[in-house]
Amino acid sequence: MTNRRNFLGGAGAITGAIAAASVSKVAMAALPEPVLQDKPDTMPPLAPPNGRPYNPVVTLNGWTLPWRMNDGVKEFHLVAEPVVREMAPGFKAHLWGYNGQSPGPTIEVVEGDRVRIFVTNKLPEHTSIHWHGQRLPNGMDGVTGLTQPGIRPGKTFVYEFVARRPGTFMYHPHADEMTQMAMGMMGFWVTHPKAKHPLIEEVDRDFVFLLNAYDIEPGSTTPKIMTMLDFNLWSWNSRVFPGIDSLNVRLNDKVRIRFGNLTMTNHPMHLHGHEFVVTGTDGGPTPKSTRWHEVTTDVAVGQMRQIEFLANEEGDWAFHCHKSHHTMNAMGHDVPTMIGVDHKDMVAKIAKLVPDYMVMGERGMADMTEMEMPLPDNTARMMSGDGPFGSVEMGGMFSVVKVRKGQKPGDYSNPGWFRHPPGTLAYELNGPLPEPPRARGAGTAAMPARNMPAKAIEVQVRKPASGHSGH
Ligand SMILES: [Cu+2]
Repeated sequence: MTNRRNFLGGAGAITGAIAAASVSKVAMAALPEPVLQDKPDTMPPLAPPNGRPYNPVVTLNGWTLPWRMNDGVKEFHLVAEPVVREMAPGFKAHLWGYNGQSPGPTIEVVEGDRVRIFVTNKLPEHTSIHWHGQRLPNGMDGVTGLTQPGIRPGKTFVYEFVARRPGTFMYHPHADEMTQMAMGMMGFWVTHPKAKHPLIEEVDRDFVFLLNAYDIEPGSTTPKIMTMLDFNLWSWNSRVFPGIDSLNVRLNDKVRIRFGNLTMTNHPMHLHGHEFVVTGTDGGPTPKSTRWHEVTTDVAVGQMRQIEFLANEEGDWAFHCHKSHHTMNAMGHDVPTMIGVDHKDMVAKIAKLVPDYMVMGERGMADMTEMEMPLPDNTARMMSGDGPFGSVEMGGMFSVVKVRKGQKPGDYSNPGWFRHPPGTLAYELNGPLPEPPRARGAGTAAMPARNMPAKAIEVQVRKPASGHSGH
């Protein structure tokens, strides 16, 4: 809690805005003070101070919203507002969010809780909040125009319902969604079971985050909201690698990770070194008969998945979206493939005309991570991340699950890099290398083709020049 602004500070910040919006003093006194967050750090779990007990979640690069208990009702205060989000060290974006950050804070309640949420709009246009996946009265569903008028700037709406179904949910506006979601307005919601549930396991660590995407030109700060497909920043909780915190767990912990997809494409989420089962969706816990082990699960648009595994292999295990363009950050994607093209001779000629011209991509794109070219201010490198053995050559939706014997229960701090026991690390071979045997092709085709091209074109394998180029 030390990094959270205290209640009074938050109240002071909002009082002016609400008074200006002509909410009466009496109504204002009834509002719980909003709690704000000004850091993108992963905050420790919020132990429930009252109400039914539960095992709290940890929001990756985020936090959980404290509540006020009022006559047995849990009262939360969300403030929709413009925010500055550090998406990675050295790269900040102008986004819209809640209570100082994008995504907004995670809301945690217990099945059967009566919940009252005050939503204050400090945006320049109207908004609303839809409680994705919840069972609730229709009038609390938050669809502007359909179940309520939009919350005009400066106004506060109250949503109230009983959290009927335990599970993994999210919240987001249902008003000018194209703009408001492209600007980062969303948050996570967890309803814990009120008693032992046959399909909900107790776990030692429970992480949550949202998958989101932005289109921010390198060197600028505000997302383009018209983009439908060609996003250039693929983020978890509005952070891109190497800005995403690692998920630090103790050896043999039971680990649950919950994620929801509010981008406009699917994300195959892939974990190294362990098999997991999908134990829940936004529809609730999955029946045990539907669970099988896998190492990648696809999350479609608007879906949530919760995965569980026993973290019984020590190490630094990559955890990422398997679409390779989703593990890189903004840069021109319109670069032609130059692999195998030797354009050294050409470079000398072009350099006479364009002094800054440089060769790019003739050996692949890994060179990019070592290229110390100046970047525009306020940009995340396309591929970066300094690992113990060099650049990780990643960006976007990538992080590391760190499994350690020595990690204390409840300790979420970063244990540093894994020390590999002797004999368990891939190594470079020194000495003579026999030619590898090459298999001769055995099959051809199911049947001969008709209308073959008049002339067969010879395509020769291109190998890097022999002798050592240094890489
Ligand atoms: Cu992806």
